[in-house]
Amino acid sequence: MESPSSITINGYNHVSYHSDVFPEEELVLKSKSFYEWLDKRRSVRDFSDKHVPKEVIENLIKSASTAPSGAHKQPWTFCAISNPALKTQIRKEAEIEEKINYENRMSERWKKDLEPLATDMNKPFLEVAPWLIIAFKKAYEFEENGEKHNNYYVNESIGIACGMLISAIHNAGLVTLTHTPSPMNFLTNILKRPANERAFLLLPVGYPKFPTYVPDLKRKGLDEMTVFYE
Ligand code: IYR
Repeated sequence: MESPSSITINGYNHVSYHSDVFPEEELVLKSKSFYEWLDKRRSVRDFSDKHVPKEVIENLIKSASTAPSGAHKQPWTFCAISNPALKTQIRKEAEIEEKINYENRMSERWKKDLEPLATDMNKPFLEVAPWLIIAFKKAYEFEENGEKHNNYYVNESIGIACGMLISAIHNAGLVTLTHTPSPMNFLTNILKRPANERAFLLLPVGYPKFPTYVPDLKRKGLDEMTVFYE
C-alpha cells in the first residue's frame, strides 16, 4: 500500500519526507569530500572591496534560516549592510570598544592567545568588505495580541544558523570571519533594532584581498576530539 503524502498529528499537518539514500561506498566518498571542502574554509581578515550582488546575500541569509531552532521559533534577524556611511559608523564604534578591550578588558593571557591570529583593535574590514551581516538573536517576542513570550534555546538556535551561514559563504567562494565586538549594544542603536533583539555575531562578507595570508593553524585530529562508544 502506498503511504499517504500527509498525515495529521495533534491536529497539525505532517508531510511525507524523504532523505537522499546513497550506497555505502558513495556515502563514504560524499562525507569525505564534504569534510575536505569544509576544511578549506579559513577566517579571513583582509578583504577586497569587490562588489557582491545583493541577491547573493539574500541567498546566504535564506541558507542560514534553514537552521533548526527551538520550537521552530526562528529567533533571529539578520541585518545586511552595504551602506558606506553605516559601515563607517560601525567601524568607528567597534574600534572604540575594541580599543578598550585590548587595552583594559582582555587579560594578558588572552592577548597572548590571540598573537598567532594577528588580530588587533583595528577593524578595516568593517569598511572594506562590501557587506556586513549582523545576526541578532530574539530572546522574546510579542504575539499579535501583545502577549510577550520567551523563545527557547536562543543561543543554540542562532549559533547553528550562523554556522550554516558561514558554510554558505564558503560555498559561494566568499570569505568571512566571526567578529565579536564586545559589548555589542552600539549595533542595536546604530541599526535602530527593537529591544528584544541582541547582536550575536558580526560577519563581514566579500572576497579576500589578493594576496591574502592566514595563520598556519592546524585543526585537532579526530583522536583529540572524539570518543567512540561502539
Ligand atoms: N573581540 C575581539 C577580540 C578577539 C577575541 C577572540 I577569542 C578572537 O578569536 C579574535 C578576536 C575582536 O573581534 O577582535
